[in-house]
Amino acid sequence: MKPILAAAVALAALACTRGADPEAPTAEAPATEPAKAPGAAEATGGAAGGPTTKSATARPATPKATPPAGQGTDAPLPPSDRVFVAPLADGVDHLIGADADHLWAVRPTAPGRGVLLWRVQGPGVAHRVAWGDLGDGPKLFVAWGVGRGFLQAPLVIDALDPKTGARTELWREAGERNEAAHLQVADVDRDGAPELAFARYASKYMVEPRPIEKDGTATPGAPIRMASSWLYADLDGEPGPEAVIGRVYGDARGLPGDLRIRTAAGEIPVPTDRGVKTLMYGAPGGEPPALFVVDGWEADYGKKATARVKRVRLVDGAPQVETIGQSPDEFTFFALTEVDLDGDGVTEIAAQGNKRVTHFARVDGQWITRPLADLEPVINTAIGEGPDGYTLYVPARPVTRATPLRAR
Ligand SMILES: [Ca+2]
Ligand SMILES: [Ca+2]
Ligand SMILES: [Ca+2]
Repeated sequence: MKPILAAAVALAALACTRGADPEAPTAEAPATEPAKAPGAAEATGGAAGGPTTKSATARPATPKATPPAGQGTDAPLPPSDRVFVAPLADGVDHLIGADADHLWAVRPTAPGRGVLLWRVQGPGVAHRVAWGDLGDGPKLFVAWGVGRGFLQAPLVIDALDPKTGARTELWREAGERNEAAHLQVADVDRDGAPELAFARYASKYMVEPRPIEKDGTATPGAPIRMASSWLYADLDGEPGPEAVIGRVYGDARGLPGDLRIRTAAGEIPVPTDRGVKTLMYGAPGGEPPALFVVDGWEADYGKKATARVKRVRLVDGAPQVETIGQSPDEFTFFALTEVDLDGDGVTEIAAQGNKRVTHFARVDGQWITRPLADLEPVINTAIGEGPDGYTLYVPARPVTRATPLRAR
């Protein structure tokens, strides 16, 4: 795989790690104590329980993809509440923006500008997207749910045609908390064919994995309390991906989060300092692919949390953890993105923190840490590769902000 393509795939994989995070601070919610969990809830691991259900047969939703006026012409980026990146066509990173209950896709042409590909209306607010192919061509999978102005929205999983945005509904449910925790195309059951790896809040704090087949069949697994980060990737060299599960908080109020890797052979706990905020799988530094983890989350994050990046490898079934670097003054990195800012074919990490984007690069066998760009205090940002190199996108009105990222 060419480095650029690898980066694009990594970006697409990352896009699904970004999204709603009610226990994290937002620009609207100042850095005070986040919402706390009530009493203890039993978290269970292990195999999927419960029957296979098919709550929604795959059926075409009413196509609401309308070619907007001015399609095909270069224009400033549309407004957005959340942003994502996926290689919708020709392997080129497209910017995808959620604007209230609409989702749009733009092919970037220049910093802050692009050509609108499509704009569709959904059943709620788009929280997460994932790019991939379940066997019937590449699709943009979208998890819609509740959001400002759409508090009654159901949780809906759609497959969108990448060229037109036309929606096909795969699954829907209306429950206590209509919000996805994860969305990724991955071979969850290790049978050689991919599923849509999906996890959702089955209640306020319990997260249930629920992989979805392309016909909409969804199989519920055992819920885990506050399992806020998921990632499927091959970590043990055995066929198929392992499930990585990171938690911001533990099994009861006041308990820190943790990290575990589920292999075909069993569950491996990975030591952490505190709670885990986000996960990435990639091969920065030209080294073999590994798991990258943002560690250091704490409920009293304004005072106690530290933004720290670690690399995790499985060596003979045992986790090997190495600290890559940390921020001197930020409480977390909301996302990690694999980039190649200097274009030398060796990738680095761009870490999107609560104050800035930080560059972690491997130089002469050592990881070095450098600031790249200042950030407004928003949770959700995205990094894509465009005609003029890498761009940092920040959701905003009346236009989505775009800042070129340059190696310093
Ligand atoms: Ca499978
Ligand atoms: Ca494996
Ligand atoms: Ca490089």
